[in-house]
Amino acid sequence: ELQYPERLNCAVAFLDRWVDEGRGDEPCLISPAETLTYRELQDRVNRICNVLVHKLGFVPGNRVLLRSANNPMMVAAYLAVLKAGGVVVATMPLLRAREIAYPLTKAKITIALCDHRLAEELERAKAIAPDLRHVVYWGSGKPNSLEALIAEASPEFAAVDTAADDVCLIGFTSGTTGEPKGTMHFHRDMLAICDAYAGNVLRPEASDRFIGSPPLAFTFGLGGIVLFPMRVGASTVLLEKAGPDDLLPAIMQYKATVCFTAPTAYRAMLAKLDGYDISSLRKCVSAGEPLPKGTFEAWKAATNIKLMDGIGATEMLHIFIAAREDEIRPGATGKPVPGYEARVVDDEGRTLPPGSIGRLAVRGPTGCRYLADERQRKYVEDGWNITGDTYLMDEEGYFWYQARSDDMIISSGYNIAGPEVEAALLTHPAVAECGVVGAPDDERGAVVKAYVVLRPGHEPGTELTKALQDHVKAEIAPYKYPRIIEYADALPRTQTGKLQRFALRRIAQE
Ligand code: 3SK
Repeated sequence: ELQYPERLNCAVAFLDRWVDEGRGDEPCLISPAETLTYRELQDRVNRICNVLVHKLGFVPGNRVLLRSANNPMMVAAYLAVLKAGGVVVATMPLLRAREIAYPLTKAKITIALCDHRLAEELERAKAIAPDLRHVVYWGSGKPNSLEALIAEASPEFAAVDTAADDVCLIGFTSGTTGEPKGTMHFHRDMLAICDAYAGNVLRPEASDRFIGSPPLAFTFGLGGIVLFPMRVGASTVLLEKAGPDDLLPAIMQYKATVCFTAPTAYRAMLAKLDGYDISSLRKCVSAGEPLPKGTFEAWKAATNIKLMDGIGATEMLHIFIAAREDEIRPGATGKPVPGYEARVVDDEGRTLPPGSIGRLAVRGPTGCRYLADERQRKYVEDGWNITGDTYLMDEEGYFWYQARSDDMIISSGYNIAGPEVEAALLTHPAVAECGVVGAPDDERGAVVKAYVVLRPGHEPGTELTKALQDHVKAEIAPYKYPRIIEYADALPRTQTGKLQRFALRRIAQE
């Protein structure tokens, strides 16, 4: 069991500790614009703490909105709010005013620190969220910019003496199934994800250099790109733009060793590997959406690295089912991360025997507490978080993803998992991306419908449709083949890169 002192400020464990232990001159944050050592980062964090307290009327417990792409100032602002005893609320950079106003109002936020390039939507949000009193922008070059305030502030600041179970982060879910839910996390949770998942499964070292694409507002990115490296005193590369065309050259340039991104990005990188030396990589984590076996195999063949699949949730802060490289079963997500328990349950919450398909329930040190939300009663029972995912646990305790609970297609009485059909389609050389949902059908109730984005050089048509259908029939049980295939230029995705099957389902209903 993970044990932490009763009084704990996680910023000390991630940052001050390394300076105190004589490692302050080692690189911490690397970006195309600047590199900060642990000591330089500490200096900036302390100054921001002083700006918060002395210029913005901040007191411990205040919630502070942070808005930025992944860059060193964003990390410094994040750590400063934690160190000053505040609560971070970070929103995805691309959100619009109305979407920003929701967490502002729900979390009663009074202060915001924001990259000036994202000012427009925040100013519009401010007009509809009157609690927000102080907004400071960085990067504007103006006399009232965060940099100007930092320059005048003291570099000395003693971390606020927070309790281990003081809330320090409210992560908002992406809201694919209703209004976003604010999930509250404690100082000790920030360490627990590092010690449970990273310590037991990923096992990084101080010499590692992390890189990845998820925004820090998504806790997948926060853990993978900032907390895991800083927990072991490693360095991390922060990229404001981190599509495959940015990641590949950056991995090569900065000699990154650990990469965090989603399966879609690994597939896109596979198609563009030529000319890039990414041999510095030693560990690659895939999460955010299910990892098809074909992607695992293709990445292994190209790089000799086993993609480490994992499922996490904003509710649980980070990954709770995964496997170490030597325990990976391709196609399975893995086993509960030490410290977490998982089971497969029926609709009444009863545990199902191995081999059955049901809803995934998870319990562990980091979840799940919603901010003022009635849905707590619906989704959390006796500490068990009932996820929206359908899983099967085998006799050996490995968990096999089937679908999001609402991604199961019931066709002529067969249960067909949309993601399984997608994985089969993706092994066809013509398919770049696909999404599979149920379309209403008088005879069968629903039929399997695939939306397919083709790789360059392939043309849609009846011949290709037939070839794709035959391909699926040869890969998985033939009754699962997509009876309808529609070609598209792109698929709807969330800002975290997840396929929005609900949007496809809506189109398929029309
Ligand atoms: O699997 C996910 O979507 C996730 C969500 C939050 C944190 C980490 C992960 C992997």
